Amino acid sequence: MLFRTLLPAAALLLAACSGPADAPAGESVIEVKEAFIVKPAEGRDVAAGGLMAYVTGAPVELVGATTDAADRVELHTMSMEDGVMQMRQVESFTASEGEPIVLQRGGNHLMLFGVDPAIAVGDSVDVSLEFRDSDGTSQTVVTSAEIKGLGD
Ligand SMILES: [Cu+2]
Repeated sequence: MLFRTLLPAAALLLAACSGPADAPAGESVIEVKEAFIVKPAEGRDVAAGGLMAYVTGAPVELVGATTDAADRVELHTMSMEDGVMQMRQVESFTASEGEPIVLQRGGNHLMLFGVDPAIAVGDSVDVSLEFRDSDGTSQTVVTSAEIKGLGD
């Protein structure tokens, strides 16, 4: 809850303070790195994934992801509540200059459902990421995600 209510104000503040940027006003340059998907254990089809998303220019929100390797991809947060790890689906994550979106195991992450059992550790699959800036303009970034093993 706190996350959702704080974000718009934080995003506005950063936009106001960022000054002249390399990118033209309203255009954000997004770079996604180190994307990965953890191959599910045998017989399971739910996987976690991660990535780093950097932006130059105005802040952007990651609002969705798709891949041919899974039926559905959600954005999840992870937090400790009463000593128990809780995952929650959220609508977006925000990246601003100097504050990339960090999705990783044990933290905010991608959650994939209906994962293709044929994916193999060491393979790469394309993940299509939809970003939106503050005036609603969408940008799709396709990144290559490495399939990792559970213990990698
Ligand atoms: Cu999750």
